[in-house]
Amino acid sequence: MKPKNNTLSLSTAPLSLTALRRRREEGMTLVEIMIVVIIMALIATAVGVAVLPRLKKAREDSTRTDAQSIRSAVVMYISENPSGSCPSTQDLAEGGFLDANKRLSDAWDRDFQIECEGDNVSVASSGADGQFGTEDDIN
Ligand SMILES: [Ca+2]
Repeated sequence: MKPKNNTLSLSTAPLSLTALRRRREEGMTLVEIMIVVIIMALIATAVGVAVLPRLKKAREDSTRTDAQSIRSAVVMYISENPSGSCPSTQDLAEGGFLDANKRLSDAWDRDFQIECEGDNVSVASSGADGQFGTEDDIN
């Protein structure tokens, strides 16, 4: 007679637990999902607004610095090779005028344009758009 009583109490307890679990496992409501999506969109927008312009500026700054060091290397190259032609970045690296570990292209992996007219040396990058003669060129 005792086991029957136990069975009854055990059978009601798992039912209520199951009901509780089912309630928890129903997952998020549509409103909760929409709130999460809106928060994620706000975070993505904030990252886009805050980080991307800084990334562009960092690329421009690093390209400007590289162009200046390449220009210095070209000036040294010309002083040691007065009759030589305008060197390429490969010539500068092979001649030891540039650090061998230094990147020889700009921040967009395009070659610098090196022009020598007498003592005037110009080193230019086409910038983010990849075309010379536009506003974003870096000299
Ligand atoms: Ca350009």
